This record gives sequence, structure tokens and C-alpha cells, in this order.
Amino acid sequence: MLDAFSRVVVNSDSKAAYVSGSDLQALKTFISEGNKRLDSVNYIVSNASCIVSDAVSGMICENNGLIAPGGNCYTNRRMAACLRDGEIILRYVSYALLSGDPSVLEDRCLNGLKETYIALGVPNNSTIRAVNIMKAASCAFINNTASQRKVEVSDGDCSALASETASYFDRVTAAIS
Ligand SMILES: CCC1=C(C)/C(=C/C2=NC(=C\c3[nH]c(/C=C4\NC(=O)[C@H](C)[C@H]4CC)c(C)c3CCC(=O)O)/C(CCC(=O)O)=C2C)NC1=O
Repeated sequence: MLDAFSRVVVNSDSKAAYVSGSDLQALKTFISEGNKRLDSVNYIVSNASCIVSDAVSGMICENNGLIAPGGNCYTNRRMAACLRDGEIILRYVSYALLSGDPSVLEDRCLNGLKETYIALGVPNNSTIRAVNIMKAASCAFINNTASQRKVEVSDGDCSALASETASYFDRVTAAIS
């Protein structure tokens, strides 16, 4: 598990190089944009249950077969497991955003998830749909364009953080595709 700083150190060490130039500049930006990053994490985590339940119910609305007998969300136990998985994925995306590095998401959440889902018959197209709804909602919170939940915040451009967050969700879909 790495963060933006450890990643640069590990990469530089593998080349026996000093940390300098563009690597140092990128870390300076990481620090100067730090408050926006923390706000972005906060917008996600303080709306987490809304983001997850909205994504899973949207996924089910579009495909009622999931909650019919034989569907992978049929029975409360499986429905609860699905909601829990949504929470887990969102939580690891929030860790990646906080540290500015996807390794915690890859190592602790996505590693082996595809095989688990295949073994349990969890349909990856539905999971991907739910993940993409969480992605859209999270980016809307970060860009402060979530229509019902606008916050008062000093003006600034968080589009780079929104794209970074989107890239973490894309890693989730890539891992289970
Ligand atoms: C720390 C990282 C971590 C992850 C990621 C994780 C995922 C995970 N999800 C599981 C099950 C599950 N996951 C789902 C999820 C879904 N079913 C659907 O139809 C939807 C598409 C989707 C929700 C979006 C379901 C229904 C199960 C239970 C399947 C079953 O037991 O039949 C299981 C099997 C064990 C269990 O049921 O608890 C694991 C290990 N566990 C972890 O510890």
C-alpha cells in the first residue's frame, strides 16, 4: 500500500535516482491542492450511504431480475451482501483519493474480486452499472454539481480531482471485466 509520496520514493529508488524535477513538482501540487482533495474525500464519505443505496437501487430498477428468484440479489442476505460490496468499493476509492494512489484499492479490494464474483455468480455487468452510478454521483459531489446537495464552498476548480476519482472507479470496472 503506497501513497503519492511513497510511490515517488519507490520509483526513484528503483532507478537509484534523487527525487527531483517533475516528480517533485507533482508532489508540490499534491500539497498545494491538498485542501481540495480533503474536501473531495469528505463529500464522498459524508454522502456514502446515499451514493451506495442510490446506485444499487438504480441498478435493480433497470434489471428487476436481480431480485427475482434466481437473481443474485434475491433474498435479503444477498441484497445485504450487494449493498455491503458497494460500501466496500466506495470506501477503498475514498482511500485511494485521500492518498493520491490506487495501490490500496488494487491490493486490498480488487485483488481476486473477479474470481470471487465468478465463483458466486455475481453478474459483472450489473456490478459495473452500480459502480458507474457511484462514479457519476461521486464526481458530481466533487464538482459540486449534485443538484439536491450543493454545498457552500469557496470557488475553485476540482475537475482534476473528479477525473482522478473517475479513474479509480474505472480501475474497479477493469478489474472485474
Ligand atoms: C475487502 C474487500 C472485500 C470485497 C470486495 C468483498 C466482496 C465479496 N462479495 C461477496 C459476496 C456477494 N457480493 C454480492 C454482490 C452483488 N450481487 C449482485 O447481483 C450485484 C450486481 C452486486 C452488488 C452491486 C452478492 C449478492 C454476494 C453474495 C453472493 C452469495 O453468497 O450467493 C463475497 C463472498 C463472501 C460474502 O458473501 O461475504 C466477497 C468476499 N469482500 C471483501 O472483504
